[in-house]
Formats: sequence, C-alpha cells, structure tokens
Amino acid sequence: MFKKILIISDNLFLCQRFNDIIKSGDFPQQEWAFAVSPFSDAGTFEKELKAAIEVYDLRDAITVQSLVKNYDLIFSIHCKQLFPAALVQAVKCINVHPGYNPTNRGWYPQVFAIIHDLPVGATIHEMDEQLDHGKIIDRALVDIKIYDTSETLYNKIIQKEIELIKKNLGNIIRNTYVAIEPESGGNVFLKKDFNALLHFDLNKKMTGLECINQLRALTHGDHNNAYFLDPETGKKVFIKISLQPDESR
Ligand code: 0FX
Repeated sequence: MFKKILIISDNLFLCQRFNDIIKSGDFPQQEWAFAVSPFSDAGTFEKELKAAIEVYDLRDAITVQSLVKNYDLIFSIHCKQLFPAALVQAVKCINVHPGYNPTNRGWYPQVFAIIHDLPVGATIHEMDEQLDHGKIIDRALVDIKIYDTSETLYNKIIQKEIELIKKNLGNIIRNTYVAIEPESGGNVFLKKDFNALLHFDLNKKMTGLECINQLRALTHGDHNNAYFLDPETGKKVFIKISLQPDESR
C-alpha cells in the first residue's frame, strides 16, 4: 500500500478532477501532495485546488533526491517534464497519457491520430526512462469521427483519462493491479513533428481528405496552428476549419 503520494502536473483541469476522485474515494491512510513544473503558475493551481503547490524542476538532482526520499508513489498527469532515470528507477512513477500506448506515444496524440489514421485513446502506465513507455496498467480507445477536430477528440480523450483514473486509482494505491508489457515500440511523435505540420503549402497537391485531415488535426480552440503564407506580403495567415455534420435527417 502506497501512503505518500505526489501528483505532478501542468494541467489544472485534470488536477481538479483527480482531486475530486481522491475526495470521493476511501483513502484514509494516504497523504496526497500536488506539484507543478516550472512552466506552470503554481499560484493559479493553489487558488483552484485550495492546497499548497510545490514547483519541482526535475532537471535538478537535489530536487529529484528529495522526491525519492519523501514519496513512495508519484503520478505524472500531463507533466511537461521528462522524468529522469534517477527518479523512475527509485520510486514507482505512474503516467496518465492522452494517447493509446504504444500507438500514440509522445506529443499531442490526437493530432497524429487524425493525420496518420491511427486509433487513439488514453493510457495509465508505469514509467521507465523512455517517453510514454513502460508497463500498461489500463488503456481505452475513444471513437473518432471524420468531423472531429483536434479539440473535440482531445475532449473525449480527457474524459477517458478521468474514467481510467477513477477505475484504477484504488488498485494502484494498494499495488494490486496487473500491468502488461506494450506489444511493440509503437509510434512516438514529438513537438518538432507537430511544428512540421503547421505550414500549409498552397502549391502542394493533396486529396480532399488529406486537406481536411491536416486542417482538422490542427484546429484546436484559440490556438493559431496551421497557416499559409500570403503571396503578397509573405505574412502568415492562420487557418481553422469548422466541421458540422448535418443533423437534420
Ligand atoms: O496537458 P496537455 O493536454 O498535454 C500535453 C501533451 O499532449 C501530452 O502528450 C504530454 N504528455 C503533456 C505533458 O503535454 O497539453 P496542452 O494543454 O499544452 O495542450 C492541449 C492540446 O491543445 C494539445 O493536445 C493540442 C492543443 N494545442 C496546444 C498548444 C500549446 C495546440 O493545438 N497548439 C498549441 O500550440
């Protein structure tokens, strides 16, 4: 049974849902702490979670040593830092990943699922030194529609992650889960692969499907992702797509 548990995250919404699950569960012996990366504003997390929030820079060896000393279980819930080998080898570290391992390891899984026509979902897994790698505790797919954008698909994945946390948290805390090895190395997509998708070449020949897929994979709320260059000024013109299935029949 794990008792001293740290949740390290850069995603406030998921921290709030995780906190709801802790509060509605039966964990009388556990001490829980939340922390963020140096990239996040700890003050916002403190205000919303009504708890003290530490900022941990996992590139710092002294910080890592103190985590090893103080915690026996660490969750990474969309933490934007790589967990170093010294941490994952010394403490049980569990990642909640917005992709279906090993198919969509790495950055923005739903974007690459749309581009490469891959299934996508959510995974809870033990962490090792490799990115989104390690034994799988649980995973589930989400349904992808041809009119999903990155944003609508991402929202389904987040809901699936919350379902998986609810379903598995008790067994993780009691260390009674059964984990399986990923079937293969799968696919790993990185931030640079995402950046390579952003420039929409006006002279490139594409099918209608390829064109719609590239645009819907890059349509996500207010983010200015896809762009083409204005031939007159050379300035970027950002593009988003709106997809609406006909519900009238
Ligand atoms: O918290 P998170 O949803 O998760 C991301 C990665 O997807 C995940 O693989 C990694 N393990 C985690 C540490 O970081 O990140 P976010 O809130 O920055 O982005 C959420 C979505 O927003 C992303 O899936 C795609 C979209 N987005 C985000 C940025 C910053 C864009 O479309 N463009 C952007 O510039």
